[in-house]
Amino acid sequence: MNHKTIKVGVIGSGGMGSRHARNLSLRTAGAEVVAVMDIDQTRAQTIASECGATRVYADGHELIASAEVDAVVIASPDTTHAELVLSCLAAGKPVLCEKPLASTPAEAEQIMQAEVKVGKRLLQLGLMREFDPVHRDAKDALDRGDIGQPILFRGIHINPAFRGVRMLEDVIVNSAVHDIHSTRWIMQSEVDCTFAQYVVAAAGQPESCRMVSIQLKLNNGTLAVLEVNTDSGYGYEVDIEITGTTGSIKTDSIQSPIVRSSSTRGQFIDSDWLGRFDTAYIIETQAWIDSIINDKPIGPSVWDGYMAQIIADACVTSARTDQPVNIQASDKPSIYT
Ligand code: ISE
Repeated sequence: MNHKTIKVGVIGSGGMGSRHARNLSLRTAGAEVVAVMDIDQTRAQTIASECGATRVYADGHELIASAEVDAVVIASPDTTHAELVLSCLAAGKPVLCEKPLASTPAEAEQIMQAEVKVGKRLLQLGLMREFDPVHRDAKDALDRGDIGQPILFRGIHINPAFRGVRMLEDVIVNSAVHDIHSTRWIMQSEVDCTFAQYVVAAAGQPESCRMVSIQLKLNNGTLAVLEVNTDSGYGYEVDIEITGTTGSIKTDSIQSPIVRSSSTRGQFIDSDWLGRFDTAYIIETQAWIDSIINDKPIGPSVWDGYMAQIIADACVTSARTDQPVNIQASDKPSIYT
């Protein structure tokens, strides 16, 4: 692409969409937000005005088709991702799509086939932990060999109760999908098998999920243990631990100062991911825009989204049946190697 400035259309102007739109217009070099789409036209207009975008759409496909839009951010509800991504691929437009890639493994596979047909990567998936300095530092230490060979990955993902009682499938596909991706990305291995168990959130609702615990066996012989808490009662935290053959790595993402006051010693804890991953989102959009300008795709790919979806699906089955489930995936297409 020859543009010095990438003209971006943002689909969805809720929490993530508005965050990306603001980051792109205020904190990202080489980007301009030119269009915003939302079913809620007032909300879309508010974000468009804030970002200097002149076009507001009520239909995502129309935004994608607009000649004024070079690249697209998809931050609409999860169930709309697949059809909008397919529309971007058909239009040959680069896209930053929030996770999950799709709602089912079949949809994710359809997207993968469509991108393979294009012949090059057009999609970066919004698994933003790859751009989080805390995760990157931990991965750098592992990659340098500081702890020898990794043996075990542990993911701790603590959410406040932001949507009331959540269902098992939602917790795994919408939340644990991050931890599944972190495992594959940091341990540099695919996953062979999963065993997931959960604690029910509400009496009489067997599919409600308060806490899920996921064990993964990786095909390099290592293990992962992931826990997702859906109602911490105090705030939001994401940290990881890696045990290696000669040491271990443990992140402590709470960077706020320790305050001593009124006979207490305390630290501020973020209340959601927008605070915890504030920096990661900025780095993520800058990396995306740079990758379009340089024509060098980076970050989580459709393959990563497809694998995360397949593993998440197997976790749901495992949790429902209380049995381990093997992961069965298609071969990795060469555009992802
Ligand atoms: C949310 O959609 C996100 O993507 C957050 O990063 C994650 O921590 C949260 O659990 C999800 O619901």
